[in-house]
Amino acid sequence: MNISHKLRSLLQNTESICVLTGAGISAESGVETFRGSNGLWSKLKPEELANFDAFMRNPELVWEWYNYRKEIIHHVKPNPAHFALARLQEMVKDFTLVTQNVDNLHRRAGSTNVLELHGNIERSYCIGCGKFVANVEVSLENKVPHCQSCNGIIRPDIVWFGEMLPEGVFEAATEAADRCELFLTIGTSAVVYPAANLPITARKHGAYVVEINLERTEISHTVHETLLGKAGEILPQLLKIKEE
Ligand code: BJW
Ligand code: ZN
Repeated sequence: MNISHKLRSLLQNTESICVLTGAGISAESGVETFRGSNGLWSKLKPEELANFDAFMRNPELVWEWYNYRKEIIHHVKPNPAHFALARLQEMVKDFTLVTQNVDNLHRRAGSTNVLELHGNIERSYCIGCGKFVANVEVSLENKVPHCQSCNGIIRPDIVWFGEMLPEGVFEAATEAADRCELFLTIGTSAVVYPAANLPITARKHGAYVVEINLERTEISHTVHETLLGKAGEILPQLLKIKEE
């Protein structure tokens, strides 16, 4: 693969990197992406599942969908791309990992302080009192979990369309994008905002922005370089340069 002199030199010298990941980084682990011909939303309509009104209309269906995905996520493992980022964190003083993913694979690969923009599939909370619940039990008789304190409906801790991102998380990600020297945007179609603003913000503040994706995306024209290929193959190569 063709890695520019600029990227090579930044990898070797910079102490400030910010990374944004999307569903594509988990694709090689066996987690389906959202968009694209094989994506989740080629079969299911996001507007029927990924917003609060849809949940209230049919919480049973939405819970069924999340339980199905949870099951898949439990059985998959982090891939070389997740592991390369966990290793990179150990080598760079100011390293921030921002993810749109809800699958926990970064943490399972050893990354710490991951900024999760869109929540986490392992967590849920009560829409009545806001209390967080770690392990939600659903059964055939109890398809929609209810809160033990107030009997409110429990929902997955996932940020749906039209909802605010968790307090402080996007702000911390923006700060990291503002101050980094190298910004990597990996496996994301970059169509969902405000996440897709991060590479743009980084570039405005002087960072060198590199995209890693199977194909060109909405933001390819605003980044400095697009490395076309699998994250699980490209990231270990970048790590090797850093380790040289
Ligand atoms: C590989 C690979 C390999 C594959 N290697 N690469 C009009 C204009 C602008 C904004 C808006 C608008 N109308 C509405 C909005 C706002 C809206 C938005 O952005 N909509 C756009 C889609 C138009 N955003 C929001 O609503 C956000 N909140 C917000 O703005 O709050 C303020 C507000 C409040 C009140 C009212 C209005 C505003 C919240 C967004 C929440 C997104 N949530 C989801 C949840 C899904 C549910 C679930 O998980 O169950 O998060 S949507 C979904 O998309 C998910 C993802 O995190 C997110 C991003 O997807 P991602 O990760 O990029 O995946 P894909 O599938 O799209 O792409 C995968 C990529 O990987 C592809 O490019 C492949 O090529 C690549 N790839 N294999 C490398 N091996
Ligand atoms: Zn409650």
